[in-house]
Amino acid sequence: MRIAKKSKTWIVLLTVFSVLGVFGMICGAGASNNFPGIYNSYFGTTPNCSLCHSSIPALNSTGTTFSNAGGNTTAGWAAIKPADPTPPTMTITTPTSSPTYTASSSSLSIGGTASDNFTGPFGVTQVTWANSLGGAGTCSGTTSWSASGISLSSGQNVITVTARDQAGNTGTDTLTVAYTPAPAPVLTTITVTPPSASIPQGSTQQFSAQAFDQNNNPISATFSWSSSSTAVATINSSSGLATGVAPGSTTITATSEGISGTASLTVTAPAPPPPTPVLTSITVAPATASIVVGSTQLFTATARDQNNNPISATFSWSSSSTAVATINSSSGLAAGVAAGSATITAASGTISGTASLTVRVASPEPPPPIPGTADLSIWVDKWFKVKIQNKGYYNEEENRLSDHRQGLSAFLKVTAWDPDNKVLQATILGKGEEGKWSEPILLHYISGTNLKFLCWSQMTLAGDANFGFTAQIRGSKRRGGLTRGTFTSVGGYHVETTEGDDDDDEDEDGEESSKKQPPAGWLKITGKLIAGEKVPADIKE
Ligand SMILES: [Ca+2]
Repeated sequence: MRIAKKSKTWIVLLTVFSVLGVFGMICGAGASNNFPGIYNSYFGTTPNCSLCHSSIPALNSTGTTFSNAGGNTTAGWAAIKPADPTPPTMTITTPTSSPTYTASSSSLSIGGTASDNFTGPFGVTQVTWANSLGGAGTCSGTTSWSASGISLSSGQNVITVTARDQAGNTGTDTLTVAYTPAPAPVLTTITVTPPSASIPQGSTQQFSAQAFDQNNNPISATFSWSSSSTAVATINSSSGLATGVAPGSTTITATSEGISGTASLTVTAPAPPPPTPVLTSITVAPATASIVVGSTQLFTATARDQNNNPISATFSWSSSSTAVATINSSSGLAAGVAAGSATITAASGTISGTASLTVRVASPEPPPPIPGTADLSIWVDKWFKVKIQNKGYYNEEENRLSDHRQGLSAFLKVTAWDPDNKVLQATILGKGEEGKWSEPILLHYISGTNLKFLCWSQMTLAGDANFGFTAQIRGSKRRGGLTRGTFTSVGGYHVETTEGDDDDDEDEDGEESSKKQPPAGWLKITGKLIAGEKVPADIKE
């Protein structure tokens, strides 16, 4: 069969030769066998001559028909194939030219070259690979080829790469690839962060853990947390949040897949509470005060702790001199007793604070009334020290007032003010040879800030003394009021009832009769406002 086909080929080639005419003579110069030379020129051997090379029609891509130089196919030129007993040569160069290779990955890429005694369509037409442990495929390329994505199995993967030529000859090369799959990550160690911690009792500490595989590469894991001593610290089994329970030490453990990592946790005593406020100082307000006898002053105290912060306290009040001022021991209300100074003390335990209190007598001089609009109520309850003087006394023998001056000391207390009549009601008190005496009098306000008064009253002194008088306080004689009164003997003073003329200075017509009247006499009372306590006790009663 093969011989018959070859014979047919020869016939075709003879026909070709006849068409070319002189081809044989020309081409035959360099080769004993011209026909093989034609093949040779196309199928890989050195051409015998340039004419043959340029004149022989090109072989089409399939290698089954010829066409002439003009591109015309000749049906008679049947497909021919050269005799090719020579297999291709296969060489693996990638990943190594060595026959063995150790892969680190399950996917292998290979490459290499293939050659044949023919090139072109009659040369290497296909390269394939096959793995002894499974899998096969076709490589890309022919004389330079490659393949990727070859799956390796665990063990010795014998990769056989086969090059096939047009004639079906094959050449192979093998690469034995040892492949050991990397072991699966296995949780090997666990580290806990922070490795150690110290927290006060009652506070918390967050722990975290990280798992690592056999190659110390971090891997994910789910941890279970525990505390070796839950009396010292508890820990949330899933979150890793520890809470200090009591002073001590405990080991915190994170566990996953039988592997554990630990950290130490120390719980310290709870933070001490802020220092208790201790009463350290007491201040009294006002620090100084001045009051009059009989009035009061309220003191307050403030307690402060060691940080000078106010704190509450209960105070006990006292006065260094109760003769000067008394004080309510709980309320701090002081009352002036007598003129002087006293130290007021507020004490709480062993701590105390003081203030100074001065007690003085009341001011003896109230402000004077405003002229013309006098409100003499300011004098009510006020004391005056008065001096009663007789301007002159009546001489019975001579029936006249002698020019005699003698004084009598007394005290006067205003009891009321009658603004309608402008009269001060008063009581005059004195002590004479007849003993103590007192009488109400009316002080008729005249005018002015000098407080001119007319005192027109009838006084009944102790004993049989009975006289009426007119007087003035701090005023000059006012004759219209002074000439009226009943004067009797009082302690050696001679007073007499007079029938004075109100206007004897102004009434010229009554001058004659006036002179017939007993001479007028009057008592002048001068007074000075004094503090009540200056009134002798036996006068005040
Ligand atoms: Ca071959």
